[in-house]
Order: sequence, then C-alpha cells, then structure tokens
Amino acid sequence: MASYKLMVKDVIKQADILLEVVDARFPDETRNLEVERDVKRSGKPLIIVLSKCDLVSKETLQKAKSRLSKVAPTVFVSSKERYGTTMLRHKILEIADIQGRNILIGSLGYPNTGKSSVINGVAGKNKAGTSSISGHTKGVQIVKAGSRIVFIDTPGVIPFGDNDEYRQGLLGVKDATHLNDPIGVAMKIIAHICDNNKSVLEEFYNIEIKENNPEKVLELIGLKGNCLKKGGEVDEMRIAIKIINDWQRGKMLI
Ligand SMILES: Nc1nc2c(ncn2[C@@H]2O[C@H](COP(=O)(O)OP(=O)(O)OP(=O)(O)O)[C@@H](O)[C@H]2O)c(=O)[nH]1
Ligand SMILES: [Mg+2]
Repeated sequence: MASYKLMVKDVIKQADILLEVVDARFPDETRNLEVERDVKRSGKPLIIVLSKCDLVSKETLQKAKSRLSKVAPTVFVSSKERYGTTMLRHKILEIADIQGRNILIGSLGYPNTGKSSVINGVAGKNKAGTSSISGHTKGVQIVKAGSRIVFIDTPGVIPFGDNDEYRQGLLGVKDATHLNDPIGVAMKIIAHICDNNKSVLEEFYNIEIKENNPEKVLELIGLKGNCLKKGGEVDEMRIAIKIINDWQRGKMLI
C-alpha cells in the first residue's frame, strides 16, 4: 500500500491534469477521497470520468453527474459504445490550457473501473492493456493518445483499509476464482440489484421475485437455470459463480 501511495503522489507530481475514473454503477464506492484530497492539495486540475455509462440508466447517470460535478468537472464515457471520449478530449484541452507542448494526464482510480479502456477510447486504438480481471495494469505506463495528449496509465488503487471481499466482489475487484465466499458475494450482488431495480434480475434470469430475500433469489435462479446437484437440490456454488461472472462482465444493466 505504501508503494501505491508513492505511485499516486508521483503521478500527481508529473501530470498536468488528473483523471479520476469511477464506475458509473458505483460512483461513491469507487471514488477515492484520499486521492482527491492529494490532487486538491497539488493545485492541479481534476476531471472525474464516470465510466461504463452504458451499464446504467440515463437517470442514474444524471444524478451521479450532478453530484460529482460539485467536486470536479465530470464527463461520462462508455468505452464500449465509444461514447463521451471526444468530449473528454475537448475537456482536457480546455482545462489544461497548455500551448506548444504535450499535455500529460495522470489516470487514477479504483481497480477495474475502466481506466485503461478510457485511455484507449481517447487514443482511438487499443494501446493500453485491459481485462475483465481486476489488477490487469501492473505498473505505470505512458500511452500517447493522438495529437498533444499523453496519458499515464496506472494500476488501480484500493483505499487503505478496504479489504471487504463482499464489496470487492460487487465492485469487480476480485473475480469469482479469487473469492473465499462466492455464495455470499453473489447474494450481495443480488441485494444490490434488487435495491436498484429488481426487474433487471427478473428479466435476465427469467424469474419472478416475490420476496426480497437474496438467498431465495439465488435458489430461484439456480432452479430456473437447471443448476442442480445430483440429488436435485440447487448447486449454490455453481450458480453463485455464474451470477458473479454475469455481473462482473457487465451483462446486467441497472
Ligand atoms: N460495459 C462496459 N465495460 C467496460 C467499459 N470500460 C471498461 N469495461 C470493462 O471493464 C473491465 C476493466 O476495464 P479496464 O480498462 O481494464 O479497467 P482498469 O481500470 O484499467 O483495470 P485495472 O488496470 O485492472 O485497474 C474490462 O472487462 C472492460 O472490458 C465500458 O465503458 N462499458
Ligand atoms: Mg488498467
């Protein structure tokens, strides 16, 4: 963690502008207030990027944007649907107000929020490596993204003390193969979707949810998907892993 802190401080020191990339599905959970404070202290401009905006409704996005705009200029991007990256490029050029040399942009954020994908979106090419498995970007990398814009891509930073595996599963920081309790994590994901919009689960798994009880919903999904053990009861582990994968791979929109 100490080396992460040093890395963040170093990127802030080198860059002209900082991007904080947050997942539009969890803007609050994937913000890093410590990083925001460090950027503020440096006096350098910050742009917040709400990434993966194809995975949330317009209303959810607008609410998040108006809240975050009070902290820093906020742009939403979907690297998948190639949306928002031109706007981001303009915003960078406008805010940097630097003439005659390249602008260096440090991209910071929680693991797996789409930092490298945003950079690729602005570059218009897949220059920075990406993966659905968190922790893909290992070290700091310099990526040229067209004329005048150079990014520093960084590995994701988990705020100090955040080691709750249920949260990490929900946020996609740890994939199913690295979780100790996939069933518990799947229930957390179910509860999160039910809190936002349970019809997403109903439509995706073709079930009807009568009771907001994650354990029962898991059971229902298992039954519907014919995910059963030899004796006929639901194979909870297998269905839990499928739910985690479906969620983390962005198959459900909330
Ligand atoms: N649906 C959707 N998925 C996205 C979007 N951007 C990134 N992803 C997916 O999110 C996962 C993580 O993307 P990365 O760009 O590797 O994220 P990162 O923040 O660089 O991740 P680390 O380097 O591991 O911290 C990949 O599976 C991407 O395909 C997006 O706009 N929409
Ligand atoms: Mg990356």
